[in-house]
Amino acid sequence: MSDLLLQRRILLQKARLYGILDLGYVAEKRLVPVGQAMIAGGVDIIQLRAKGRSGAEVLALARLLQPIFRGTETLFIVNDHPDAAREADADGVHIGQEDGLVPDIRKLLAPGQLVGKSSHSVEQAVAAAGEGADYIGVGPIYATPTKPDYVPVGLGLIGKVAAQVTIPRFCIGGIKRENLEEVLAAGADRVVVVSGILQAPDVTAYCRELKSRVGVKGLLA
Ligand code: 3NM
Repeated sequence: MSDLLLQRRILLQKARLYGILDLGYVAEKRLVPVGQAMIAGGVDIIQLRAKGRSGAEVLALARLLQPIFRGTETLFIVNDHPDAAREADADGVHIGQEDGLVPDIRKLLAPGQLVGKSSHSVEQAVAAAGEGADYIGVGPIYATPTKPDYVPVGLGLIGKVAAQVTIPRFCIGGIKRENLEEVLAAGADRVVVVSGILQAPDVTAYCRELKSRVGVKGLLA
């Protein structure tokens, strides 16, 4: 394993709070300051999610963001676009169920870059781990306007996936400060929060609070 991949996998193991810069909530010109506020709040992984944008547009945005991660321990992941992740020197890419198999995506990346994959059932979670994903998403736990077409999987899936998959699992979908305890109590040790963070009046303070609560859970896990 390359040093870079090892270093990234160590950060991934330590990661508890995953935030997404989703252009559905953040204006392009606010990406950098909001990303910096998230890093200041202790977010461990930040994904750029720009649904409906071309590969070239995503690459330009990823290049704009990449420098804010230098010298930090926050990982930078690009959604859906392995080419942009490679060209912008991100830490990795995140793909959905419809985006193919992890080994095929890895061929499009530079050596040492991470691949995460969304899963919406135990079967999909086991399959993604079997394909060699570095981490999986598990969700949507609750119904969410950020991904309106998806049927919520409910809290019950968290334990079922944890019983079968050992790579890092990030629970996602409708998770906010108000229901975080419930998600942690159901067995989650890592979470993704999108609209909760991006709609917070003070992004850094909101992230710090989430991080302190999920971070403690991680220490006990
Ligand atoms: N993926 P919010 S749920 C981007 O289940 C995404 O794979 C999901 O946003 C999945 O925190 C989701 O605003 C949206 O609910 C999460």
